[in-house]
Amino acid sequence: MEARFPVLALMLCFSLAVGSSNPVSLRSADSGVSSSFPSNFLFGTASSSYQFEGAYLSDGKGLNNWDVFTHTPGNIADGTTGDIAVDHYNRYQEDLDLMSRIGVNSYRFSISWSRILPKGRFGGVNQAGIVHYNNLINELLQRGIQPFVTLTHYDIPQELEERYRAWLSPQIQEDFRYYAEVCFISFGDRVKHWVTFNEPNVAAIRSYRSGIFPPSRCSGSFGNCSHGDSETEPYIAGHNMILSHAAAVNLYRTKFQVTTTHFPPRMLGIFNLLMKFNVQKEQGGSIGLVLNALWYEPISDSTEDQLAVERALAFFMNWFLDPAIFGRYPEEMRQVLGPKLPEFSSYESRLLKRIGLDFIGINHYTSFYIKDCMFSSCEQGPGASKTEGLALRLEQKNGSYIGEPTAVDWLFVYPRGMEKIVTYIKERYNNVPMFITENGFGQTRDILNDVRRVDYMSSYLDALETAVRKGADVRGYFAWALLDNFEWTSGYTTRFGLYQVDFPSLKRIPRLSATWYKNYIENFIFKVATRGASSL
Ligand code: GBH
Repeated sequence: MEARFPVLALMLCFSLAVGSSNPVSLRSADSGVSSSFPSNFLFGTASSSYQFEGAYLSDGKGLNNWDVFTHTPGNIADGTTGDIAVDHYNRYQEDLDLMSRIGVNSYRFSISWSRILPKGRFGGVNQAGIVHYNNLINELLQRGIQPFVTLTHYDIPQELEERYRAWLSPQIQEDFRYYAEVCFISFGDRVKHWVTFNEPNVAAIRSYRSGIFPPSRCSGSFGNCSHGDSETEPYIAGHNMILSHAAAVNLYRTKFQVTTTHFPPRMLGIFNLLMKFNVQKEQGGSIGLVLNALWYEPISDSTEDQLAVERALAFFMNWFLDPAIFGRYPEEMRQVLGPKLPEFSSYESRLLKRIGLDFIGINHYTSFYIKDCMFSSCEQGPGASKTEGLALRLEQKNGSYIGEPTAVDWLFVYPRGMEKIVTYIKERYNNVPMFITENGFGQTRDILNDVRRVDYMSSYLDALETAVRKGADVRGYFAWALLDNFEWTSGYTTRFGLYQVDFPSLKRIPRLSATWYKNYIENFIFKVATRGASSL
């Protein structure tokens, strides 16, 4: 399947070249500035299964950890659940129409693990689940929209929790590998971008340090839980996530992605034949990992605060990216955590390094100041403890916020953070291809004339373009989100949609940002087309 921008761009190019439209008048409709993004750049919107689908007991889906968690009183701000969410499971056709209207060429969504494997590997494959995602993928491709698919976005079959405590047990690696295999076999002929995990950093922290996500585990002053150990469990869970990721990537590389002849044909001919036999089908896609990425500015110019910024990055993001690319944890983490940080065997380490990542997915929304707590003492707060890297996260410096505050308590508008985080990742990881897999703006009121969201997106996209102009290999941008949806512990009180969802009628109503994004993409296509035309 082909991306639709190159096709459209070619059509536009053609019409300009043959003079069927007036290039001058066309150009005047545009700012006249060219775009730094490559012509095959993906523009899309993002979603996740639990936040969008609803249909929580339909067609054989098994219970997942979020079903159980939201049904326990007291966990969600407004007492709601994702039982219905925005009913995307049933209304996906209508939602794809909205995407077509905006003109995106990609859609990032996640598969509900318990819809495919209601009991993990301890039960059968739910065919109705396979049928659902097949329909979704086929409908997307018919519209010229590429599927960009995440295997797990926080939701896992409850069965795994009950059998062996999910991410706390190495057994989950086998379950994740098996689930990935079912997905590659079923959808890999058409899905060319795979993500193993959405934000394993946030999942590990919120499930096992602060305990605000299922299975609600934490200890001491980190939260209010009846079980858990905030100082060790996030790292055990994270370790099993990394090794699960590795199992899926290794499987994809060896059995699905591509058939490479590993040995000259005359030598070891039988071996090659066996390798070929083992390969399901050459799918030729790519596979990566998505992290939540915060940018940090030091609270002062001191060396101590600058080192603290490095630690904050290590403890939040490089915690996963370093193992996935270099096969080891960041030095800063090993120094501070000592034996509390699990270790990779030399086999695991070599495997991780060898398989690597085809791309890094970056969910970037906001930035914070960082104050050192290693050489000076800090009040308690996020990041201040040893287990979080002794780097206190602050919103303000000398009484002013790092960026304009918003209705979402953790979200400050600091577009330079986008340029800086992308540049940092580019430099640390040798410019491996990147996608902005999420970026967006939350509100707590029903505002259709969402000028602040438009300002936010346009300034963050500008900052992203600056990073690309300076050489960052960024290949796509996904707005979070097409629709208002279930915002985890905030329930439906926080709204990130380009379309407002009217509850309970579930009617989708376009906000100003939907129209703005549509125009932005149209302008981009125009710029790409004229870029081509001027070289004719
Ligand atoms: C993403 O999470 C999720 O992928 C998506 O499902 C969600 O709907 C979207 O963003 C909007 O929230 O943790 O308070 O110390 C991002 C959630 C919130 C995680 C801010 C990192 C950093 C500050 N992020 N958080 S805090």
